[in-house]
Amino acid sequence: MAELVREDLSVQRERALLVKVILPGVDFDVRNPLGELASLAEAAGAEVADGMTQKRMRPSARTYAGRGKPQESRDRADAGDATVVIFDNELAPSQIRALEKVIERKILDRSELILDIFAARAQTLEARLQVELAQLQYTAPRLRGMWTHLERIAGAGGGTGVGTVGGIGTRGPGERQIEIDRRIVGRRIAYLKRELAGIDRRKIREVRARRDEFTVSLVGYTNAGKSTLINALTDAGQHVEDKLFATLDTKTTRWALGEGQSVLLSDTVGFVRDLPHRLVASFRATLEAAIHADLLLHVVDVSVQDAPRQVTAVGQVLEELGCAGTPTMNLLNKCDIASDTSIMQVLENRLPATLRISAATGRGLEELVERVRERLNIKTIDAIIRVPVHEGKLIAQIDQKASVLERRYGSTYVEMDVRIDPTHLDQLAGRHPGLEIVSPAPPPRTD
Ligand SMILES: Nc1nc2c(ncn2[C@@H]2O[C@H](COP(=O)(O)OP(=O)(O)OP(=O)(O)O)[C@@H](O)[C@H]2O)c(=O)[nH]1
Ligand SMILES: [Mg+2]
Repeated sequence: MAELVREDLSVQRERALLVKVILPGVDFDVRNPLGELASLAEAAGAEVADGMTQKRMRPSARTYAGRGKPQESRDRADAGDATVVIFDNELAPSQIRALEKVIERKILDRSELILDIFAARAQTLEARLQVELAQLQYTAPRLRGMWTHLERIAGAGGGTGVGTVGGIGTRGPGERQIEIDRRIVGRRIAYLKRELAGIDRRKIREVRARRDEFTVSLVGYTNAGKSTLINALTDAGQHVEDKLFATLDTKTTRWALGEGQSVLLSDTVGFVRDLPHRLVASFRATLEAAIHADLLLHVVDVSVQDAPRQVTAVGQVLEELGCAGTPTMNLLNKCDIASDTSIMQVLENRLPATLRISAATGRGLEELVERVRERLNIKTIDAIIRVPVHEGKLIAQIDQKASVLERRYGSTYVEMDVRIDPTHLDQLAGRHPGLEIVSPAPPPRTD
């Protein structure tokens, strides 16, 4: 057979054979071991032709799967008319080549599949740059020695090469790596890093500018219902779909909690287990809002058997992002369709600060608002202040920084009962001599 071309790392409209090699100590859904891989393959646009699993003590050095499995994969792929074989494991470039020789089809590993989905979904310039960087870094070394097949490569799209339609590698930088030499790939990586560093700096500035505001971030496994929840709580109008990785960018919007209080709420990209590290690193800018949040709302889909493992996977990504210590509330979502209530009980025993909700029916959302308000108020105190009536600017600032519970008008001043972060009150009083604090601040509320 002619040497296989491994520049096509997309699985759009292809039939896929799924293979999972199960090693000891690996936690997986025994009832549906290929379930998530099948969802990922479908999210990438592929149709699942067949699937097989193999238990091994350790991976085979040469082909990862062993004992006749590569040959069996080939037979199953033949029988099922599959054009691509997707492994739920991370394969070394040499293993991919060895497997391709036996199976005579395109082989993809789990990380490449996830990167392919991201490449197809990336909409904004930032997301496209992030995906291209991750793909170049992950796949460039894996494509080494295979870029002699230039003549077979479909015309590349413009821009970053991401998101164009067609066969070989057109959703990623596949052609780019092959049609140009590695030095140029290196230069492209350096360029992408520079561009992203610029975006990073801007994002950090944006997030810092909101430092005065209480920020809440939705995090969770992909498809848990984060976007549905932000839509239920605010008028964010986020796109919702029963599909993995429907959201790839961060959206931040104001969430009114009543009594004049509000916080900033962000919806962002969902997590998945074994998220490629390169991808997490390149998506740091997108995840900036989550990284710097005052409170994380961890949305868990309790209607799936896999929920406890998804919670573990989210914990790992949060740790990788350095926000494992951020205060977190765990929202047990989709409780309207959760048939197995023991899952909710298991999670309630395991996790602190849980709340059963349904973003779809609205169940539990009033209590959610109440609980977030309580958290917000831990940071605030109640005070009575007086401001000269002509200080319109100062009054506007107070309206912004505090929730004004009551106003009383005197002849020359307005007296206000406010609920405010004590550091904000100090700053305002320091800058505006006209501001008089009538009632000494009581100690911070702890309820
Ligand atoms: N029955 C039910 N379905 C829900 C609920 N919340 C979300 N869904 C559905 O779950 C699917 C995924 O919802 P999304 O809001 O897109 O999930 P997400 O967490 O934003 O997913 P990604 O952006 O892909 O990471 C959609 O089909 C929603 O309609 C819920 O409380 N109950
Ligand atoms: Mg979403």
